[in-house]
Amino acid sequence: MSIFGASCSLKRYVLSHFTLYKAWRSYSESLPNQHKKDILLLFITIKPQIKSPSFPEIKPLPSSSSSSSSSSSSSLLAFMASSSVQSNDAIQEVSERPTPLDQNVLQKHVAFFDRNHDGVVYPWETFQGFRAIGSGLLLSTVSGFLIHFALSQKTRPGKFPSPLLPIEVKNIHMAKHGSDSGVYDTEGRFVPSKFEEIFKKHAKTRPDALTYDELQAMMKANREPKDFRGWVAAYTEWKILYDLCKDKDGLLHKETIRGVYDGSLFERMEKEHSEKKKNK
Ligand SMILES: [Ca+2]
Repeated sequence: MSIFGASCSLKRYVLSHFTLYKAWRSYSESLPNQHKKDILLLFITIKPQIKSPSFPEIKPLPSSSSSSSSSSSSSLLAFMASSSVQSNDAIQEVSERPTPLDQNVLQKHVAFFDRNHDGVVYPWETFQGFRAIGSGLLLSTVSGFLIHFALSQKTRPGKFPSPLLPIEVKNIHMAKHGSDSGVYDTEGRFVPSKFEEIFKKHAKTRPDALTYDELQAMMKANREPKDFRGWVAAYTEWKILYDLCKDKDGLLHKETIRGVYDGSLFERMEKEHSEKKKNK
């Protein structure tokens, strides 16, 4: 690219960011501090569509109540994100957690944490996702950092490492670790026979659930020799799931595990957690 071309691109880039910044300022005046921070972080990381910048009309917030603020901030995040996503045609709407039509189950599993549906998950979105399903502050914070630290670069082949540790949802199958159950294949698709195999082999107390000891036996059986990272990753995932989702008898149910694989469990937990908070 010539110096002149680079200079024009830079100018357009700065102008696009300035437009986004003005939009952010106009929206954020009545938002809670947490939302302002999220939006600002997204603003910093956004890559404007330089070739054809076009922005929707910014309308003022209808009211300053917390629920409307939340929905407005989502709309703004969605709008800002839409200017950075090059191929989001498959996403029909952004305000009601749409599922892109071509997502496989592993992508759906991860997409829950893509809180603004822009195809990229940042550590603070993982934190928000964990909080939304009822995890404590410490677990949510540590998970947000460690998961992204371990997986970010694997989902961004050929790209320069980013200090913001983004995870690209469409490439999540590249971050699959070893010593797992094999329920996701190498492309991130669900393999029903592998899922049934878990219970045929390890559900000795009840055919449709696992005790903690059975869970440990399954992890041990799945271990590949010297795959220490895979061992730790599998242990962490199953331990968190067990602690969050076991029933009062210490059983982890088959339908719960199925819900984890297709991502539907997280949405259900989020709904239950938000209803619990309302009823307090
Ligand atoms: Ca996102």
